[in-house]
Amino acid sequence: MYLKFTVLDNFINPQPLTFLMNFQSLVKVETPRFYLDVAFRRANNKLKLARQKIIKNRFEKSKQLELLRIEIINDSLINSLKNILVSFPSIDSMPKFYNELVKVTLDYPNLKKSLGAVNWCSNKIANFFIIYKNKIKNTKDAGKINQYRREFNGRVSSVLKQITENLRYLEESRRIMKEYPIIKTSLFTAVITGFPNVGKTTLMYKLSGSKPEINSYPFTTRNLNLAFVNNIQLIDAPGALDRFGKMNNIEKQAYLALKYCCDLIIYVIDLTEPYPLDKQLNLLNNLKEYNKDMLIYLSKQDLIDKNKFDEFSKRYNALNIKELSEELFSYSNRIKKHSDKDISSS
Ligand SMILES: Nc1nc2c(ncn2[C@@H]2O[C@H](COP(=O)(O)OP(=O)(O)OP(=O)(O)O)[C@@H](O)[C@H]2O)c(=O)[nH]1
Ligand SMILES: [Mg+2]
Repeated sequence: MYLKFTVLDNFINPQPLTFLMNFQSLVKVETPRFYLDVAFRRANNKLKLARQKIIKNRFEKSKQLELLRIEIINDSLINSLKNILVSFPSIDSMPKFYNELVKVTLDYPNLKKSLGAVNWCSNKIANFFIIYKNKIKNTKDAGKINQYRREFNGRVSSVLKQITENLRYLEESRRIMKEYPIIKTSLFTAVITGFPNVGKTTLMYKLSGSKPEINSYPFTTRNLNLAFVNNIQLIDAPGALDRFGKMNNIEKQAYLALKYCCDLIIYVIDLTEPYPLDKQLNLLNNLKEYNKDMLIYLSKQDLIDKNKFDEFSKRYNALNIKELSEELFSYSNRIKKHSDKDISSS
């Protein structure tokens, strides 16, 4: 006997509210050349207008224009860099699932270092601005104005180019993070798992009415599919979880979802055996180490001899679709993992 239903015991203490992470809003990270071009172009455009307005002697006019130029360049570059910094979420304060996901899918020290480099660069530019603003303001030599402006341009370009590799890595990280599933970590969550092709996605569809891709070949599902029904979050977690040593990104996500987001495992067994039954039972046994409540669902009832189905159901306490949905939805009545306020904000 594999199962022990102690559902309520785990949920006496509601979990702390966690926030919905949205990695779609991370801003694209560009190259230094891109940011410099934007800044210089912006300055040129503003200066065209300003040239017509300022009426003073030539020396003062030139001073004012170049001060304006370096100010616009400074503002534009610092804005671009600050946008990167604010758009990347604070990894240390993320829910555990995402925190771990970052650590297994990204080079975390490099990510931290790269964000630090962007901050460093932004401070350097702000510093150069103060230095060259004063130099231009205080000079009495018309020839020096352009020289200082060129020096300022050279120095900001140089510090930006020094963080080329950091910007490149941030963009690489952003692309990976954009693919992260948007899990509501405060909702009661059932993770549907089992061997490839056993009918996990079909089950999610049957339970929720959501329509992800379903195919007759294994490894169809390449992302964590999510669906919501009756305040229950369903996660269709693909990947043969028994190969812990050789997990790809999606298997890592499935593993972390089981470890950190899952309140209940729904394990799908397919008696038509696209994978031998002993392997399926072996994985079921391995899942015990997650220490979660578990329901076993027998898929493809229509393809299986009734006696075989009944005998297996009895032996392993396995459920058909009707029994499973009743059991699952009774959870939502018995268990309150969050307050109503949390649901609307999650
Ligand atoms: N006859 C029958 N076919 C089913 C049933 N459930 C799933 N299938 C078929 O089995 C195949 C695999 O189903 P999926 O739901 O994609 O299985 P999966 O476990 O999500 O597969 P992967 O995402 O590739 O791991 C598809 O051809 C489904 O149509 C069922 O209850 N009866
Ligand atoms: Mg699938």
